[in-house]
Amino acid sequence: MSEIVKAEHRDGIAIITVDNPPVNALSAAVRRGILEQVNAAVADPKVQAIVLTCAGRTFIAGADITEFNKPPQPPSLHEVIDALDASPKPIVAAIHGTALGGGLETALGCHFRVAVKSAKLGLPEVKLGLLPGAGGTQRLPRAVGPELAVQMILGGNPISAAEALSHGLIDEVVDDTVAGGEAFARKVLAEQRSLRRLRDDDSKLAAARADRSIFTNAVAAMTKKARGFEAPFACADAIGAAIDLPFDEGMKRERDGFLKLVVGDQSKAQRYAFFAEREAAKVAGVPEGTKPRPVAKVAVIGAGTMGGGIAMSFANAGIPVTLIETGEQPLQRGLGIMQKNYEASAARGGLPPDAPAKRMALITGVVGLEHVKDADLIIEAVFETMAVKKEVFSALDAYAKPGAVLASNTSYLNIDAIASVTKRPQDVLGMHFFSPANVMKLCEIVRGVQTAPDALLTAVTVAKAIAKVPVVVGVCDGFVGNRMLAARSNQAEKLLFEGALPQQVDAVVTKFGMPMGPFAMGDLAGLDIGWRSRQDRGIKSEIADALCEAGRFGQKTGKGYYAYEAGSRAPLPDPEVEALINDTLAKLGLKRREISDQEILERMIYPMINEGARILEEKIAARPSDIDVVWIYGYGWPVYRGGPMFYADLVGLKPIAERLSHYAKQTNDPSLEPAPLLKRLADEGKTFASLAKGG
Ligand code: 3H9
Repeated sequence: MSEIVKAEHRDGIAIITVDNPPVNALSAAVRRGILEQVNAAVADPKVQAIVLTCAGRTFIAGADITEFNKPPQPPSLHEVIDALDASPKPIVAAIHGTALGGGLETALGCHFRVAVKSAKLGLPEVKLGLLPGAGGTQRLPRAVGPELAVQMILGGNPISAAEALSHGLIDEVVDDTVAGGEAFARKVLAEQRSLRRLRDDDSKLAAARADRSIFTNAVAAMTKKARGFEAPFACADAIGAAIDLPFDEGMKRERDGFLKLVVGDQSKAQRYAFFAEREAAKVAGVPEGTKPRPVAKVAVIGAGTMGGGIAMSFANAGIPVTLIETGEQPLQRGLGIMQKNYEASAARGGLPPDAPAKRMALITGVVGLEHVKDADLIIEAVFETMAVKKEVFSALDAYAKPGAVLASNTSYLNIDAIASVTKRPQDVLGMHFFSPANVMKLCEIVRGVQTAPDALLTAVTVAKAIAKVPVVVGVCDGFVGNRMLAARSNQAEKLLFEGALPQQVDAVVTKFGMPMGPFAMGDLAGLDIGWRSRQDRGIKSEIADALCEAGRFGQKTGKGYYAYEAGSRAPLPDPEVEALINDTLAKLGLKRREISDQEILERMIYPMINEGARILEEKIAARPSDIDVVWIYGYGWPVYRGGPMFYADLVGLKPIAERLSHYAKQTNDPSLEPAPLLKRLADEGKTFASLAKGG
């Protein structure tokens, strides 16, 4: 009998325990083990009821995702769940931690379910570009009704044990899985309860069968933001089959949908992203046994947009933070904006009504840098110039306690230069948050030449504690994200000089799946910043300069590359901008040409990939997947395309290198020639992914 699925008999009750760390995923061995133990318990005349539970930190967290890329191994999860369902003896699933995906589907195949109070139950397959493929789309609607099933399956977020109880997904909340599961099983036997097989129970489908709009409205609400994704629609289709068809036919529809998605590019990309995110948290080049420094107190310097957003991220995670400003006025202004921000979220229903007060109470605003003296981690978010940063870090060196980690939120400046003004460069690093910092999940952790491994690990640990996705990067202008973005911006600007319009470029980029195109993004950030910086450096960019000279600074002035109606952020193509571009080109003696959407797409994406290759060569990023995580969580790269480096492998490095060479010649821009790493991999017929395997 299996080692990882064990059975223990307690006076007529068989307790079957899965023990497959870390998350009890349903590997072939686990499936085989459950099947064997259930069959044995059913055959054993001494056993009257069965409890299925898990050891370790969680109930079964789903199918083993790594197996999806390999040939299927028997027994299938369907066979296992069919055996549970068909058992003539009652089976109780006893849940702790997270019952997710195939784990919840296994529990739904049992006749009863109990869970501890802290348990969470969900079908997150949609986040992996899949649909629940082991009966979840057929049994969950029967357990909780189609409306909640649509929310859970299309949204992918788990519900609490209390919610599960109120919707009939579980039968009881218990204090302990084994004792509670056993007690519940005895109750079932004592009360001679009939076994509830969800496959045979259509009672909760009746309302939607009579009025299908109950289902279609729920689907419409959940697919509003699903642009570009295939899985949510396939999930809806399978749930629809639960309403329209008998159970077994619905199961067949679910199976067909699952098999189609699992071999598709979107799910491959989303599964890759799942592992890429976890890989990114493993810091390369840190000696084994390194421990993060304890962080009890955190200070953020600067109550502007970034500092405020960073402080809110700590408060959102329930961690107190001291927010430091140079004067009472900017401090109160910053605190006021944060308060308003929270209130707006609460008014929209995004936060409970008491959350704004609770979260603001965790943020202590003070004036004067000397208040950093107790902090274990200090994050500087002041004005983005080297002189100001150096001034602040010199002061920090004087006030901060020994061993405190000193982080800068700079988005492109040299961390080593900032560290050099302190006597403790080993404690200095970058923590680059993305705007709005309370929303965006990425945090680039910038490792300076002298940054100590434990300081680095501290920043990574803290970032995770505030629900950010940390990616360790090296020092260079713009680090990973903004350096690659610069390659794209450069091309976007050139395209205008060649004949494209902002709306044409942006449309191609958003159609690809990015939330915004480069020009709408420029309008959001404000065009005046770049204009001033160009003036300081004596650089010209005739179209952008002309816009600024006409007072078009972007959204803040209601006009930029687009026009904006009062109170709206929707960019409207503006004939004045087209006229301005035409005038500028005429003055420069340039002629507009017809530019295809394909050329725009290639010139937006391939130069970024090329820059990504340089970043890998220079070891600014440790792995191609780290670059992809930066783009997914920092810039809204569509997760179903896996990130720029994953996308490059999909397109093929050879055609990408060829197109880059072509554009280098066409636009007389040698910087577009393929980077040596890209060229080598392309010539050898390899992928970026091969680098992770030593390629
Ligand atoms: C499915 O079930 C399909 C079925 O409907 C149909 C089948 C026919 N497989 O996240 P963590 C690894 S699809 C393999 O850091 P946490 C993970 O890579 C599945 N490995 O821990 C990591 O490895 P490492 C539906 C998995 O405590 C380690 O476990 N289920 C799986 O922060 C720890 O993970 C899901 O989508 C897996 N399923 O969070 C749930 N899950 O240490 C996916 C985790 O080497 N999982 N690993 O880096 C999660 O959401 C989180 O892992 C969980 C724990 C909440 C469970």
